Amino acid sequence: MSPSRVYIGFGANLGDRLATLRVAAAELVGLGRIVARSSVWETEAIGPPPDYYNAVVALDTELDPEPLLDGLQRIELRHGRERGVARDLPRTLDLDILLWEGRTLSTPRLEVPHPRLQERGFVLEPLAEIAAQAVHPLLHRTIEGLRDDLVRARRLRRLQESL
Ligand code: PH2
Ligand code: MG
Ligand code: MG
Repeated sequence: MSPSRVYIGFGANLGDRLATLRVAAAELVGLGRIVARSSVWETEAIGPPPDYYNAVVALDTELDPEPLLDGLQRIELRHGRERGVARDLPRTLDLDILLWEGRTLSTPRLEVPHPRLQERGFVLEPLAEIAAQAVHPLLHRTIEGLRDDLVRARRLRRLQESL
């Protein structure tokens, strides 16, 4: 079977944020092949501070969604990720499946596309760098279009570093 293209969102707002994102990207090797990387963005937290570093990669993978999610959660745990009861608590590493080309999914563990993707500059700005013309399969809009429509209520800036 030919691989699927999947977009993975990276976020970190505790510890050495840049180092964590870079090591985590290297650790994706066991899950597929990275075919594009965004810049790293420094973004105001939705939820408690400090600011996040965010980035997105495009991954070609032979895995199904749940095994890919298992692999991403193993990487999060290796970086000291704690799973709290509350949403949006500060975290050393968050790896989210944002988009899966050609499919949608809704299970108790996993919703694809990510249900809040269209509201979040910290996702849409890096995603638009590497997938401007990708179409959101439920909203039938390009990523670039969603990014342009976003009301920017929060600070975000692109750093020199690429992931
Ligand atoms: N992730 C969250 C909650 N808030 N804020 C920013 N700026 N970046 C994130 O990645 C982020 C957030 C929950 O996953
Ligand atoms: Mg998240
Ligand atoms: Mg997450």
